[in-house]
This record gives sequence, structure tokens and C-alpha cells, in this order.
Amino acid sequence: MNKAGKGRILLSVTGFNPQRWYELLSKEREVVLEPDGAKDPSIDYAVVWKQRPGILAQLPNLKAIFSIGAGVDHIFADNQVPDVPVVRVVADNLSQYMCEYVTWRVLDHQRQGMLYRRQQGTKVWHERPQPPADAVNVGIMGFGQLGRAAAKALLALGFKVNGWSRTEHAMKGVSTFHGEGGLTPFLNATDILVVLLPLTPVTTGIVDFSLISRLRQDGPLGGPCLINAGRGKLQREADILRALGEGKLKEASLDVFEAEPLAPESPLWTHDRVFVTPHAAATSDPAHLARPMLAQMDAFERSEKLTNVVDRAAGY
Ligand code: NDP
Ligand code: OXD
Repeated sequence: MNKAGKGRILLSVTGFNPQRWYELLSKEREVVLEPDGAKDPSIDYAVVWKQRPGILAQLPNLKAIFSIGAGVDHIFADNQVPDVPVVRVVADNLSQYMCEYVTWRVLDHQRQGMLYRRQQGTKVWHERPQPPADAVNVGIMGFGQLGRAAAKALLALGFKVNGWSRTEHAMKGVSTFHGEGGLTPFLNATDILVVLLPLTPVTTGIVDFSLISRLRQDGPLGGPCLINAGRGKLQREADILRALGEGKLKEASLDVFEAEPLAPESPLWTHDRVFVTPHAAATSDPAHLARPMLAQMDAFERSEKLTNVVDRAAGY
């Protein structure tokens, strides 16, 4: 404790420059930037993105771990995470970014953006039949904070929306499905599948050939489309390519990949029915997220309950 009696933070980030997080968190608390701070008994909190495995277990007085993102698979990839609360990001700003990404990609698939870009490349002037939004069923796989926000945005545009989750949910205007038993009926009623699941031992590899084949094959778009903005390891990329090749999948928009960055030799880069973005659907913005994180630490020190704490048994 210092800086007016407030607990100290270890900031441990790999994969991007944490400087902005460091500056904003340091305004109110002492922050130690890893690799400094290993085994430091005066560290109370860890703020992390893909921390180096094993480092959290060395902090003897760690009280809580804060994920820089909504997902926490990057934390649990380390099998020595101490048994303290893990807090993830839930924020309007993040939901807004994800809604923008999802509506952008859904509209592009519905309005035949890929086809028209190919036509433009060969100067073809040819109008194609256009199904209206209310003829298209968008299925959101992972009906949580981000999935439900995306559903509201899609409903406002007139799409039919289905949601699939682990436990039962209801939302006005949405057909909801849950659990293993609800999966096939959900897929059978879906033209554009939006994957917003967390990566857990149960969901790993769930988007495979069998799942894609169960999407509505005779829908108004001439074949189903896949959008994955959840995690790359949810999908089997060889199966996506097979489904595209065998006509089970019309198009895909992929923001996340089994291995990131996507390898230069991946055929996904050059496939003319695949749209690739570099894990950019909803980036955590420290300008919006550092303050609520600090406020959670303040509340915790007043003996109030942390919010958005991960269920470790479920893994998300
Ligand atoms: P939530 O925890 O709020 O929602 C997760 C949803 O997935 C819940 O509806 C949950 O069901 C469902 N789910 C989990 N496991 C299963 C399962 N085995 N079977 C069926 N449904 C399941 O997470 P968020 O909406 O906040 O975020 C979702 C994911 O989006 C994150 O984990 C992260 O991986 C990804 N993400 C990607 C970003 C990007 O830029 N590409 C940015 C931000 C997040 P239930 O409601 O019953 O618990
Ligand atoms: C997240 C992400 O989990 O950016 O928030 O992927």
C-alpha cells in the first residue's frame, strides 16, 4: 500500500504496448510494469493481457486479477492462476464496438458486398436479387453481454434474431435456444451465424464442419454465412475452408484465428469469400476502461463486492 494507502498494481501485458494503460492506472495507484515486480509482496492487483505463465502464482499477496479484455481465456491459458477473483471487462464502449462490427458484417453478407466487390473487379454491372432483412435469420451463438447488445442492434435493422446460450435466456423479439439440445434447432434456423462465445474447454473447436453443415442451407442468401468475433480456437479453420469448398458455407467474416497473427501462408487471406480482420472487432480502449477498473479496486478496498467476476468453474 502507498499512493494514499491504495493497493499496488502489477501490469502484465504481452502482444501490445501497455504504455497508455500504465499512464492511466498510474494516475491513481502505483503500477509496476512486468517484468519488474515478480514475487513482489506489495502487489495487490494484477491487470493482465496474456500474462507470462506462472508469474501470477509468484505474487504472495495478490487479491484480484483484472482482465484487459472481455475474454479471460488468455488468463487461464496459464494453469497456475491463483485462487483470487478474476474480473473481466463489461463496458458500453466495448459493446458499442462489437455492435458496429457485427452489424457491418451482417449487412455486408445480406447486401452481397463480397459479390459486388468481385463484380466491381471485373466491371460487371449486374443487379442481383436482394432479400430484405426480415427474410434473414441471424443466429447469435453466445448470447451474453456482447451477443445481446448485437441482437438489439440487429432487431432495430429488421433482422430476425436467434440466440443460443448455455443457460436459458429470454429477450423480446428473439427466438432463444440453449444447451446441447437447443443447438441443432438454433443452427437449422440460422442464415448468418455470429459467434460470440468465450473460449472454454467446452467450446473449443465447436465451429467445425458438422456445425456449419447444420446451418440453414436453403435460406434466402443462397447459403449460410459465418461471422466469428469470439475466439479463433472456437473454429476449425480447415473445416471452414472445406465447407466453403463443398458449398455448405457461402461466405465468412473472421476476426479471430486459431493462431494469431494469421500465418501468411493461410489460404484464408486470399479466399474470395472470406473477409479477414486482425482481431479488431472490439478493442479494449484504456481511455474508457482504466477508470472503471480503478473504481472497482477502490470499491474492493471499501469491502464492497467486485462486479463482473468470472465463474471459474464455467471458465468465463
Ligand atoms: P459473456 O460471458 O457475457 O457471454 C458469453 C455467452 O456465451 C453467454 O451467453 C454464455 O451462456 C454463452 N456460453 C458460454 N459457454 C457456452 C456453452 N458451452 N454453450 C452455450 N453457450 C455458452 O461474454 P461477452 O458477451 O462479454 O463476450 C463474449 C466473448 O467475445 C469473449 O469471451 C471474448 O472471447 C470475445 N470478444 C472478442 C473481441 C474481439 O475483438 N474479437 C472483443 C471482446 C470480446 P450463458 O448466458 O448461459 O452464461
Ligand atoms: C477481448 C478481446 O476479449 O479484445 O476483449 O478479444
